[in-house]
Amino acid sequence: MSKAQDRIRIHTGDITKLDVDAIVNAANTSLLGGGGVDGAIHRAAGRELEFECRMLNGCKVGDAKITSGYKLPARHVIHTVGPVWQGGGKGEAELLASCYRRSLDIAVANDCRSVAFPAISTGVYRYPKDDATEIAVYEVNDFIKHNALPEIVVFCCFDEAMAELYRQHLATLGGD
Ligand code: AR6
Repeated sequence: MSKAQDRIRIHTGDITKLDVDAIVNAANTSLLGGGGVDGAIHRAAGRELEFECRMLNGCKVGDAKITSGYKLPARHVIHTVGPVWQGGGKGEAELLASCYRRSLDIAVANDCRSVAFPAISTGVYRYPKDDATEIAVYEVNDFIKHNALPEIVVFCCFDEAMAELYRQHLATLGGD
């Protein structure tokens, strides 16, 4: 049987181009769009995405909600809200871990076989990249060890430096 980490991929590029069952959006609590990856996803998906998001009544930090992908190659968008980094003493690590777990729960509930994550909270929300990628790798690996879906999880990085952080943390994982 293959190890859980064989189901994890690292991709460098724009998440809006990925043809997967769901891409995850690093949104804010309003779910009405913003900058960074959120802005890119809303631009690529078209205005209908915002119309659907308006009906969701926002989202709490650490939680996630799903919509259609509209003009994106991805069938769905799972919108999650990461914590703003405030020094680490405000529960940021647990909230970031919760973003990954809740997004994956929703992916499973919607039969998503392939899911791509951006590096949640590491841009505008200033979460230290090394710590954020460690949490992302740990949570995704732990989840897929215990679940048949998603079959493939992609960590989509905007640059090579971020991809290298994911590679380093993936290399520290043990077997099943
Ligand atoms: N594809 C993949 N990754 C991307 C892309 C892209 N097209 N664009 C940016 N990134 P951020 P956050 C990377 O700031 O820190 C928004 O305004 C980026 O390099 O998008 O969770 C929301 O509305 C970084 O590594 O999200 C919120 O208000 C990562 O995606 C706030 O920003 C996340 O950066 C959320 O901040």
